[in-house]
Amino acid sequence: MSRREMNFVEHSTGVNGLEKVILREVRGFSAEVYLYGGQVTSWKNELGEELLFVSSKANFMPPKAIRGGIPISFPQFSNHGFLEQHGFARNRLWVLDPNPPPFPTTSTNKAYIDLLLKHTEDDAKNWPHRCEFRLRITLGPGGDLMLTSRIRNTNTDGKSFTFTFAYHTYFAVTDISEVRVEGLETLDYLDNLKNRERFTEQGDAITFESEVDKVYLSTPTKIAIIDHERKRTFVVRKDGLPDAVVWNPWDKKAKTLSDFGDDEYKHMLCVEAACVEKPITLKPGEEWKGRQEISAVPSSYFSGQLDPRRVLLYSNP
Ligand code: TA6
Repeated sequence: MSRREMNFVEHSTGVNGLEKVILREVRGFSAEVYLYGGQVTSWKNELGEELLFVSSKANFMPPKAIRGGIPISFPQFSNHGFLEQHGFARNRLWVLDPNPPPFPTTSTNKAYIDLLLKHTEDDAKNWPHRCEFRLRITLGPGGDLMLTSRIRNTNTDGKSFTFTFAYHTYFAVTDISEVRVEGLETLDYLDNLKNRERFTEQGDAITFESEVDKVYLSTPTKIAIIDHERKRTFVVRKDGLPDAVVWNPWDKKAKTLSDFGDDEYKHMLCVEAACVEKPITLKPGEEWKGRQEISAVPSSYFSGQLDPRRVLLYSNP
């Protein structure tokens, strides 16, 4: 199909009649975004393989968040504050941004969508601030999926506001017991299973044999998730998001989640570009930008390392 005939952005109707947008790029990668939650719910490679996890029991129905894909935690990560768990952004209907400010990029990407989370008086009851939250979701020419959030304080009362944030990304993996995460070793983390106590990660790559719920602090900008079974490596690149959350509920916690299959923990891992330890404060008029770019590259696990040629081939400057 020629670029001209290519339908880079298709507006469609998804589960339960919810509005969604399908992004396609020339190599055959695709992504789906629901306006409910401003949430990516699918990211497929050129072979049509699904790279993100969405639970078979996910509710595509307000007011619950869709379990899987890339929910956005804003203005609060987790339940560390006074708002609902992970804030309200993932439980609201976003709109197509009618007037996106110019994006400072020279890229020729055509497969992108600009969404806007509008302020509501309802939310103001619990979070007495006004902000403009603009989200651009782009499927790059190499199939990379980029999310850029721009959040501006539009308070007219002169008040600053503070928030925490996460791209709560659910990666699809073949077998969690055969997955390694590289880039977080030796870092400090807050362990949500131990009352958010601070520890230091020992040893080398992180592997999984039980429930994990950790906020790694001040991480490198690049993190790798190696799916040994599939010989696939996900690479997360982040900017403006110093921390990274790693979560797998394992069997017991999985059973407590009504929108999550009992055995689905085996096939997912959340690695979340986040800002948790040091909340962000914006004065009126100030804007914050937080960006995550994820890619999926073949990896020769036997080397025990990322295949540098592949990663360099795919990595953006
Ligand atoms: O990101 C990890 C975490 O905060 C875990 O503590 C767990 O609660 C997970 O998010 C899922 O939260 P949710 O509200 O989507 O069920």
